Amino acid sequence: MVTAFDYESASSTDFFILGYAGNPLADSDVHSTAETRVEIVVKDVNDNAPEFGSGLGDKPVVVHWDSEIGSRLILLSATDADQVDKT
Ligand SMILES: [Ca+2]
Ligand SMILES: [Ca+2]
Repeated sequence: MVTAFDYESASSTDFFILGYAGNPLADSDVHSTAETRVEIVVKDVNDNAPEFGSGLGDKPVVVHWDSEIGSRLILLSATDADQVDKT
């Protein structure tokens, strides 16, 4: 394996293990072999930062002088590639 596992790139991978009874470097000395498949399921972690959409753009947020304290100024949404804890 050259790179770390990354759920967003591949959520699972597999490989095969080949076992030898005898010396695998000397074909005449291999008595028997067995093969099994190993599947690795990668768990997602919250490793992607959220990104805001294009909702705000370059528009200024206008706040009226008599706005009540605690009033909502703007509502934005953000997304990211994580499937878990999408924050
Ligand atoms: Ca995230
Ligand atoms: Ca992730």
